[in-house]
Amino acid sequence: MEQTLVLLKPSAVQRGLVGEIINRFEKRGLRLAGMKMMQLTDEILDEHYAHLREKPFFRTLKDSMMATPVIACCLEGVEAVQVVRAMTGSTNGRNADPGTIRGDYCMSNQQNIVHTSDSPENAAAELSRFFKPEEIFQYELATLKFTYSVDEK
Ligand code: IDP
Ligand code: MG
Repeated sequence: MEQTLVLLKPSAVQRGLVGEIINRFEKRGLRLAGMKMMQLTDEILDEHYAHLREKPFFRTLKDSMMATPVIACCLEGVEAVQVVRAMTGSTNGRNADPGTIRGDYCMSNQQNIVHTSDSPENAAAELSRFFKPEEIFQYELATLKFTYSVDEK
């Protein structure tokens, strides 16, 4: 099983989309292993978006991520990173495919509702950035054997 990070951005919190988005992941069959509300800071965003530090939109991106608290989620499933990333859609919501979260709920390149990890390596680093080990819970979903075949998990 793989774990991945989802951040419901201030654009999701403000627009009342938190429940709807978590519902999509639950319905897909992903297990919610951790979830909390947190106020992001300059320091954590400098790390989290280090790959964008030189971009002209870095300041507005950080401000947009601090506008309200975010909801951080740890989701688990077989190949969860790529499954959640595919559900997310392209960065710019205006180009994102209908049926994806961004393609269904947003019109913006920056106010694009969710952050999702883009590789297993980044997922591991991001989960340890946003969660303490004791905030990730190990429990088995009663539906597990109806979610995967015996040789899949
Ligand atoms: P991703 O969220 O699809 O992985 P990244 O390239 O990692 O995209 O960028 C992180 C975040 O930075 C995006 O989700 C978006 O909020 C913001 N961003 C990316 N490119 C632009 C841009 O060209 N203008 C404004 N904001 C951007
Ligand atoms: Mg990214």
